[in-house]
Amino acid sequence: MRSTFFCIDGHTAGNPVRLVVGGAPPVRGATMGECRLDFLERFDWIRTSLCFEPRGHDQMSGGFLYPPFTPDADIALLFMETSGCLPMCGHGTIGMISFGLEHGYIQPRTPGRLRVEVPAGIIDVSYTMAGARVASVRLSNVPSYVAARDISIEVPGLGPLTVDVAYGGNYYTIVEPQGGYTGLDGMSAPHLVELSRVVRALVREKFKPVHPLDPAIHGVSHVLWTDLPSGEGADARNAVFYGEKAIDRSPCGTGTSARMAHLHGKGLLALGQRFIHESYIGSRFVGRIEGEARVGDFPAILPSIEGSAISTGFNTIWVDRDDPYWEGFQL
Ligand code: PYC
Repeated sequence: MRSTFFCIDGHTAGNPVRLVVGGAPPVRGATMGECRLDFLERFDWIRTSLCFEPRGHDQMSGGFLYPPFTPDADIALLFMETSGCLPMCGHGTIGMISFGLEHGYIQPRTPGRLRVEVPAGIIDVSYTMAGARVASVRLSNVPSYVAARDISIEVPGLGPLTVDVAYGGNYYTIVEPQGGYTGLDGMSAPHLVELSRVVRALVREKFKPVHPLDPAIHGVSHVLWTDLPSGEGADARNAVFYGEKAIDRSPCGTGTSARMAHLHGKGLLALGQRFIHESYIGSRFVGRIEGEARVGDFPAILPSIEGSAISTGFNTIWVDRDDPYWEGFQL
């Protein structure tokens, strides 16, 4: 038996986005949060076959378009990547919205604006066009907050570290330069992956966050290493670890949101202030704190993230059950 997926491939600020516009499965649920859980239970082979080798790679991510449940929403997104289906993905949203608009798969009711359902909630998006291309996408992300401060861990090779955990659509361990971690210069991506796995495992032993308003969102999934900017005009640089082997090539939308909540909590980023965040490869997102809110008992920010994406081509992918690697594999 052969399943066919029609995809638009591309990248947001260097990180891959595979938008599946033909072949999305009939997920069940009354919200995108429920659909995410149903997808993981019944259709996870689609994610592994499209994200893992030999059709994908360690950084692969993307997702599917669905009709929204909320009457005033224009479209719903379901994300996929190598580790599962994230509640929210910033670079994925920028890429999927860009490619969907450019190729007519998303029809806005008001040109330049979209209301988008994602598993973590509802987000407002605005975008600009340059001819037939989407020039930029700005998303108002879900409320982001600091979930825990001052977690002490002992990392072999780095020594003692004190880290915080913040939420921006996913839960991030935030590591600032200190002790054995002096910044990203000279840190290779494989070395960061190796250290991040250890840091994440140590933090998971000490802290298990659960989203106060949605218990299906839980657990520290990512590690965000912070540093000073490397280029002029940026405010900070980061390297974000996700899945088992990936360093985000983009500045990471949910990671930037978590970092802005973190800096705001320390009094280092004010309401309305712009925050230009550089990725490990030097690509940029523009973040801003648009407002303040609460998530349960936690003070939170309302962050926005702006960036752009480039499509690299159409990709019709067959998943053939006669292929010994039809479900994909990871080394
Ligand atoms: O941009 O939010 C993001 C993201 C999550 C994982 C990789 N990128």
